[in-house]
Amino acid sequence: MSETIVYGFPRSTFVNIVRLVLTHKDVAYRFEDLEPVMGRSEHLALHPFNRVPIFGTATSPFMRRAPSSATSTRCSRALG
Ligand SMILES: N[C@@H](CCC(=O)N[C@@H](CS)C(=O)NCC(=O)O)C(=O)O
Repeated sequence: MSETIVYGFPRSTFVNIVRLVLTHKDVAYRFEDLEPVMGRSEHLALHPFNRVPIFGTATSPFMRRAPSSATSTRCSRALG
């Protein structure tokens, strides 16, 4: 199974919701701090709408565009 990666910045509540669910589910993940490159090409290549969190694998990142209230539910469902 590919390594799980959460892209974001440490002060983001949305990012920390995803990290909280992963920790609760005992899912190992790597955190990539995008704070220095927010809004730049490196970030926009992962999420063209200039947002975080971005949740995925090294080969297949996918953006989170759900309403904030759905973030933890969808993350939890995706992990089973
Ligand atoms: N609906 C999105 C909202 C994500 C969001 O607004 N993230 C903020 C950080 S907390 C962001 O990316 N802000 C970047 C900006 O406004 O430039 C979700 O639930 O994931």
